[in-house]
Amino acid sequence: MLTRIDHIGIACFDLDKTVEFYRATYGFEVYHSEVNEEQGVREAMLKINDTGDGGASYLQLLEPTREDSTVAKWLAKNGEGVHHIAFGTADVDGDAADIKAKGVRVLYEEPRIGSMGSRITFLHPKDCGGVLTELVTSADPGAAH
Ligand code: V0V
Ligand code: CO
Repeated sequence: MLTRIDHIGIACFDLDKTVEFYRATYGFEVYHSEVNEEQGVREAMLKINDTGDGGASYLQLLEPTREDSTVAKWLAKNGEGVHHIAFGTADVDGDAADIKAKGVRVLYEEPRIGSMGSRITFLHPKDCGGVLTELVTSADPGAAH
């Protein structure tokens, strides 16, 4: 069951500059940052609020680490902006299977590693009304993140 907005992914050319915009404009601080080489991104998670299921909601700021990454390709075509939305679930495997059975393309056969050790998969934007959609199970769904 999808129980929260886990994050909104925002693609940018310059992560440090974008982090500074969110800090100066809204007062949001970086909760966690990392490089995910498989996904080709350097990212910063800004925690917005805790949620009723023991998780949290974040903004995920994404800067590409290489030119052939999905985010670099998207930025070249669209410029900066909202890249994907992510729903949180305690069971990414089960929810992905259920959604696949409804005819929506799930991009990975097995979930991959996402931010903060989470397990993630994606649904094809062309099957989701133009919205790239991610499903996330936190490393510890009972913990604060
Ligand atoms: C592409 N399209 C999108 C899109 N990216 N539509 C909405 N939102 C997006 N973000 C559209 C694009 O405009 C094309 O439409 C069509 O899909 C095919 O796109 P393409 O440019 O030819 O690119 P593809 O097919 O090579 O790749 C698209 C997919 C790719 C969605 C398959 O981006 C992908 O595998 N994404 C999942 C991984 C990812 O995005 N990782 C970065 C975040 P037209 O022109 O044909 O109409 S990593 C992350 O979130 C982490 C680590 C985390 O949360 O922990
Ligand atoms: Co994401």
